[in-house]
Amino acid sequence: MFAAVDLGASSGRVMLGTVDGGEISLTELTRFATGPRERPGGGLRWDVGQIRDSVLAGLRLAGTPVSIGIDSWAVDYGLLDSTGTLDGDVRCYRDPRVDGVAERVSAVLPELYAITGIQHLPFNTIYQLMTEPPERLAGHTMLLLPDLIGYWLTGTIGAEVTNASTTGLLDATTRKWSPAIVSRLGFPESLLPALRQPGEHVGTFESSSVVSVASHDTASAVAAVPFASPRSAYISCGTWSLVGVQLDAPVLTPDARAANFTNESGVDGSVRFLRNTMGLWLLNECLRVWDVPLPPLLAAATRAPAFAAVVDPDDPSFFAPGDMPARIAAYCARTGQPEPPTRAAMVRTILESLALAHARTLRTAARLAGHDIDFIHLVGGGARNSLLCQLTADASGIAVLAGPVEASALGNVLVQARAAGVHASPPPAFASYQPCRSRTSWQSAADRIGL
Ligand code: LFR
Repeated sequence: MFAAVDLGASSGRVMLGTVDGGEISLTELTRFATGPRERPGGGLRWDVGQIRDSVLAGLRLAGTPVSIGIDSWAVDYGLLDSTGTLDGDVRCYRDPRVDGVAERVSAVLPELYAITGIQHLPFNTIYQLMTEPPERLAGHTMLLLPDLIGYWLTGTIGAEVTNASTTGLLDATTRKWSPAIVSRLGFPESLLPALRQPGEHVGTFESSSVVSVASHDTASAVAAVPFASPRSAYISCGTWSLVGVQLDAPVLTPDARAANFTNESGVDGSVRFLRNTMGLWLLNECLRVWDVPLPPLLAAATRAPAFAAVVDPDDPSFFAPGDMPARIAAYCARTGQPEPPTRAAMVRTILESLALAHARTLRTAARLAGHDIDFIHLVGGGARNSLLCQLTADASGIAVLAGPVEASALGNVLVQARAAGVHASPPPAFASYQPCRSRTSWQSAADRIGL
């Protein structure tokens, strides 16, 4: 038995994974809210104390698993002071403090992409660190969230490499911290702990080994994709849609940079060549404001007329938490489109817009990777949303294979099982969707807003 701690930006869970005849089954022990909170002085932070307590409560229900692995969303970190105490808040990547910082960094480090291969996202760790007063960095150690929780469990310090690659401080070719970046930006060397590989034993919690899994949730999710062919793409669809392909080596070309594609490190030296698109965040924020459950709305959205309006999910106005329905209405007004008349129409607008964004990114991934895409594996919570899966197949003209849903937790268990010498493979997709509607109508919808 293996315990997987899988922390998403809206909920976290502790799952128990068992492997029988190479097949993994998961049991959810606990699920808890993780969402960002307002800070007293303004901005957003994670309540890491509450997350840690929920993880510990979940692990208490797990008995004595062979091992424990932790994965979470990327880029956010805590700073440990010289006594090993967390100093200050763990800020949320949606905190506006990073506005304008990336531009300052590219002026000093124009070769940043050529070194790291990491897409420009304003909240990458490198930019967050630039907002810290120098005295908060001196004598401190940075721990990404899964490494911080692992530290609280074991007392040992390290930086797991798949997640470290999202910081914008790791050299994509050597897979080591980049001395050039660290020195040019004046970060103290002590800030960055030694790197760890997925599968390493990092310490002990009670009588269980703590194993450093692919601690970036997207790395774990991609490790659990049941690839149907080497030319398949994936969409890891939760709060974000991470859309791309798996490669053997990074693509650090100006073309990849212009397309804002990222080269994150994966298990066994693989590269996650992908682009972030805002995913179910738009829908989840609407549900939060409306305070209603999804299933009846989804059923109504399936029957709602197509293309009432189209939005670009990556529009900056959708980034921060808030009144998403009002923001979508404002976007429609700004782009000369009618506001979706009902909640069901609004949900349909969101899902069609996500499908269009998926299709656009898949086209770019195929161009940059130099091959056509045979199948799209849609994994994560979005795989449950059959309307989204069908719309993605329709918008892209490519068959969608849905599942597994709990891809990150499965990838987490896969790495632990392998470390324990137990053979396991990801479960197959549970549904497939063939493209069945004319692409012309999709093109004219995309043209409305130049998507
Ligand atoms: C998905 C994810 C993405 C990362 C974003 C912010 O949960 O980890 O891969 O870009 O969250 O950390």
